[in-house]
This record gives sequence, structure tokens and C-alpha cells, in this order.
Amino acid sequence: MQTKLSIETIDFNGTEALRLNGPGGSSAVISKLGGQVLSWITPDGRERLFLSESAVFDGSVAIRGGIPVCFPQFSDLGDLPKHGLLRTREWCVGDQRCGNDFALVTLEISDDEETRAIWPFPFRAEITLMLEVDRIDVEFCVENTGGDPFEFTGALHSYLRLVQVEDAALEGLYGCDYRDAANEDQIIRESGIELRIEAETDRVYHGVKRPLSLQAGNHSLTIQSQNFPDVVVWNPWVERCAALSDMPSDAWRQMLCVEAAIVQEPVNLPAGEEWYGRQTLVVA
Ligand code: TA6
Repeated sequence: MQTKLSIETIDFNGTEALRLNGPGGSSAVISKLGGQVLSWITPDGRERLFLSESAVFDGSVAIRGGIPVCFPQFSDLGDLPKHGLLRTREWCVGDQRCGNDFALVTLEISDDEETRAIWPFPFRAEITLMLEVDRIDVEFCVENTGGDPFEFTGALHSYLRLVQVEDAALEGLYGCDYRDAANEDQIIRESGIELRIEAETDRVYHGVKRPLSLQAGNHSLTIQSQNFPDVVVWNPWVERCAALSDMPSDAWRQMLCVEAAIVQEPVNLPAGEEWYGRQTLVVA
């Protein structure tokens, strides 16, 4: 007998979150802190997202793992705090729905005095998580609710869980130029059919048109995106990981960030208009 799909409010390490109980025993968790997806478990019982065992859940820093939302600035490419304003803020619950084969939650956030003190633009943002039997779909939507246009960059900074990053091969980036932040921001054209992680990796690939495929041992994921033309690939490797206070020193091995991003060409959003971008992770 198929169990009914449901959505419940839970306490997740001291922070309020929603658990989506999806088809076939799949589940996902999204926290109100940061509007951040924190867990995705497929029907085989496997956790697909990396969440650091030393992650901090008090809002003093971003939660290390899951899918942080970077907006209105990617990384430190501007004057705003790194990765923008939303990662340590409390979001509100919007729509919650279950169908026969999906569960869906929308969280929302708007500008307030604190955001306007740092970035003077009124906005409304939504993150929608849809869980199906073999996939999650994460959609980020931004509305310019002010009277002037604004520009932004951003990303869905997805931390994928791996048994061992050295076994991973990421396909779909061949021929794309990337900015290599781990090598003095050199612009390099990807010449490999598959990318393997063998050192600190911190790259922004530009204009990626194909879906990506991540193979890692007996685990395989397809990564699709819409309206996010760039792909960020990040692994801190040994030394940088050791310097991160919210990561166990060997945790670099169990993660790879493959981020849907809009970095090279910022979005220019006119007053009253909306933009959305989406990342879909599918188990193969
Ligand atoms: O998206 C890659 C990146 O910008 C890296 O440079 C790395 O610093 C990472 O994000 C994590 O940033 P965080 O602020 O969460 O430590």
C-alpha cells in the first residue's frame, strides 16, 4: 500500500524546518533559516546532499551544506557580504502541497530594514522545493518590488554528498571557459571530457548549455539547470577544508559543490519584474 505523501514541521538541530515525505519513501528537508534545502534522501535510503557534521545552526554563519541560496551577490565578487544576504536570514513558509507523486514547499523572504541598510533595493524572493520519486527541483524566484532596476548575481550552492570525491567524474563541461579562482582567476578552456577532482577546485564555468552528469562509484546524478548559465564547481581539498571551522578536517572527501549560478553576466531586473532560475537533481 502506498503511504500518503505529507509535509511536517520539524526541529532540525535547533532550527525550524519542513520535512517533505515523498513518493517511494523519498524525503527532503528545507530549513526556514536560509531557505536552505538540508537533506534529500532517495527511495534507496541514500542521502544525496552533504551536510557538515560541524555545521552551525544559530544564524551566525551560513549552514555548511545542503543548498545555500546566494543572492544578490555570488561569492566576494562585489561589496556585499560573501554570497549575499539570504543565507543567515529567517524565511517564511508559503505554499505547501502534496499530489499523488510529489510534495512541494515554497519559502519566501523580502527586504527589510537590515537588508536595505546593506543593499538599498526592495525585493521578494521565493525558493520552491519539489520532491518527486527520483528527483528534486529547486526553483529560485526574485521579484523587484521597488521603483528602480537592480542588478544581481547568485547561485544555488548545492553540496552533493559523495563517498569519495576522488572517484567522481563530472561530464558536460567540455569546451566551456572557466575562471579558476584556485589559480589566480585565470580563464581556461575545459579540455577534458570529464572533470576529476584531484586538488583544490574553485571554478566558474561560463555558458554551460548541456545537462551535467556526475558519476561516483555506483552512484549517478544528472544535474540540469534553467536560467542559470554558469556552473560553479568547488571542493576545498585538504588544506582549505582544515581551515574551515565548520567542517571536519576530512570532510572535503565526502562533498562536491556543483552549483547552478549566474555570475559572469549579472541579471538586470527592471522595477516590477520577476526572474527565476532552477536546478534539478535526478538520480540515474
Ligand atoms: O562557490 C564557491 C565558493 O565561492 C568558494 O570560493 C568557497 O569559498 C565557497 O563558495 C564557500 O563559501 P562560504 O562563504 O560558504 O565559506
